Amino acid sequence: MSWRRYHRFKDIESYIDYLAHTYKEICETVIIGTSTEGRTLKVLKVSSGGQNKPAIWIDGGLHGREWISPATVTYILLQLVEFRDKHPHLLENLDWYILPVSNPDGYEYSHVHDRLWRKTRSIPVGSKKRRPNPALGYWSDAIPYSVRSQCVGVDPNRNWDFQWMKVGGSSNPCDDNFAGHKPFSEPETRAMADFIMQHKDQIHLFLSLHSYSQMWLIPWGWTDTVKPDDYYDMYVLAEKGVNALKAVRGTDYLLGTSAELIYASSGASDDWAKGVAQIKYAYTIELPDTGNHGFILPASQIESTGQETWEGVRALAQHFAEGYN
Ligand code: 0X9
Ligand code: ZN
Repeated sequence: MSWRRYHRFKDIESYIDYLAHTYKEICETVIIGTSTEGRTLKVLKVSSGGQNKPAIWIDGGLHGREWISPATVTYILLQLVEFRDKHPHLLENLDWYILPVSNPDGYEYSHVHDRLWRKTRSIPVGSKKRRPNPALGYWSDAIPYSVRSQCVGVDPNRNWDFQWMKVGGSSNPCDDNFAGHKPFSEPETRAMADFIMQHKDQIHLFLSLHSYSQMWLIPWGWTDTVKPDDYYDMYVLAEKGVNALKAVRGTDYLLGTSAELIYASSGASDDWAKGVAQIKYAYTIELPDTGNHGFILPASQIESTGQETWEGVRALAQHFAEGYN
């Protein structure tokens, strides 16, 4: 692993395995499911043991083209695990569940076929079903013509079962914001939701890393007319993150609800984490930049983005490690 270039999924997977193998006393991999094309959804649990500790969930790569997200999540793993001696209390007092690439099929497709691919790679309902065949490699390269001509994939951030299809999602499989034919139609979102539900009482902080626009987004995204009752608590904690992040090299983040800062859209993971799993602090972080390079952020910015984002995450983790709820 390096933070000088963007890596393919297999490198990121190998890094997770490497950490689990090298730091056995604090790392454990948990396979939470499999993508449509048969890739493994592997969470790294980082913890130095103990019972009933608050946990932090971090996922990256829900949208294929947002490459800075998995790169930043692996940078967070680097700091958390390989530099753990700098902050032992973050492992002693907390558990971490980290999924660097939550939409591996979309991520790979954006590397190999279409740099701006956003969605998963599932086949619309009603089409001929295919099965992954690991012996032949993933079957995306052997799609029959009948399927190739159809629109593939669901926007995994419109697919969560909370206010699904209320706003900002499409029912047309050809659209980039296609919400799926039903909530949790995608094995990737289903697997994440199942895992999070199993740990919902433990998870105090939910972070989903996306790009771009430099915004720290607070629920709700599904409406701009009401805010969660405890919006102020969420705002105050996020402010700590944004300030710590800015202190590194002056990067400015906007802080507010998705609906007020970008657009209203429902069926996203942050709203589900807040509204269904009842995780009090649920955020979407839109990483750099503000649009100059957009999704095609030069690899030379991975390290600085990693550093500042880690400081932001660390500030929030510190809050929970000190015993606050
Ligand atoms: O539209 C999205 O899914 C996210 N932006 S992105 O450019 N990465 O696609 C924002 C999601 C914000 N959260 C909610 N709308 N609930
Ligand atoms: Zn995104």
